Amino acid sequence: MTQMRLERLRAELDARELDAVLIAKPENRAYLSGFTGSAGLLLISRDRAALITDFRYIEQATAQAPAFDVVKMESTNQAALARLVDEWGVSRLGFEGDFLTVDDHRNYQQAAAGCQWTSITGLVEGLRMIKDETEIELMRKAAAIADDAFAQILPLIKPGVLERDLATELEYRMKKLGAEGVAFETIVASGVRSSLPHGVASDKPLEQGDLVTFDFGALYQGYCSDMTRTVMVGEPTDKQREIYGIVLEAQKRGVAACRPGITGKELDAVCRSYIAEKGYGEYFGHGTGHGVGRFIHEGPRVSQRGGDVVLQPGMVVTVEPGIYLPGWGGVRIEDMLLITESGAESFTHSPKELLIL
Ligand SMILES: [Mn+2]
Repeated sequence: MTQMRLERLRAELDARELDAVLIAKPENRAYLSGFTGSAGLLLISRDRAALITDFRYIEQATAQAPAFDVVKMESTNQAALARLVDEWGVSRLGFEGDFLTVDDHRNYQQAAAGCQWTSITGLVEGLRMIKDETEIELMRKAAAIADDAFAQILPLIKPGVLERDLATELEYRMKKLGAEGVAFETIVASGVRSSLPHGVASDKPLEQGDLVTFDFGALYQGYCSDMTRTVMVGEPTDKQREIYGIVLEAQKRGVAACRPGITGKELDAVCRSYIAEKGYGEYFGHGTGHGVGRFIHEGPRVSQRGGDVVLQPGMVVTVEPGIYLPGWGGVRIEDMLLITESGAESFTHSPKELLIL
């Protein structure tokens, strides 16, 4: 599994004329090595791969990262790095410029003073945008856990129940279904609070006539899922039906447009133009979606801002348009989809027609 990832990284070393890269960011470290401990550095050259870590993690690292030589930290990480750089004859070294602190960078540079240090910000993140089979399987499972947990809490959605209690139930059930945790803080926003796109669950009780937005995800073996559903407590008004219908149609159009070759910006425009056409453009104030993986928000962006990446098979993105009317409420519907050779496969399977509870 990690061999393929290392091969893709090594092709980038050639392209950038680097002898090796130093990887310190935890998610990049786990992606490239398999090692999930909280401390460690990877040094990867064309033909060598080392994982420097401390006493606590030697055994775990050896088991989780078979493609790496596990090197015990000496007096400091810098000393171990300096020795390897010297042994391997590294003269051009890439590092994560968006992650190392100024102090780390200075200390490492002093320890390996003979190297030319070059930032590789975004390099591993670029590789991570295309998920491999192992990752796809984990994300499919993470999404299935969220779907199942949501189905389990539907009977609990009724007037008088607190948003916070529903969030707790969702999280508990996701864990019972195998999640190691949540992908992000669970959003349950009811009634007027549903106009808050990121309304974290509060002590507000659900009331008859509330739209209730649930936005949540499971973390499963290091991978996130992300889904949003909005349901009705009691009979909807005409206006609630109208807004729900517009968001649902926009979301379905977005899902239908997911395919290789479209940019994130173009995909965003599919949802945005429909909502604008219906007169609610100014109430859809966020991007249509984002990539998902080890992080809940990662590349590619599905947005007017920065959505220049062309979608390719193996990318996993969300499609989550919404309409938010201040003082009234809001609706958002979100699926997480894998871009395939011919279109897209939704990982989210919970029904999207308006649920009246
Ligand atoms: Mn999302």
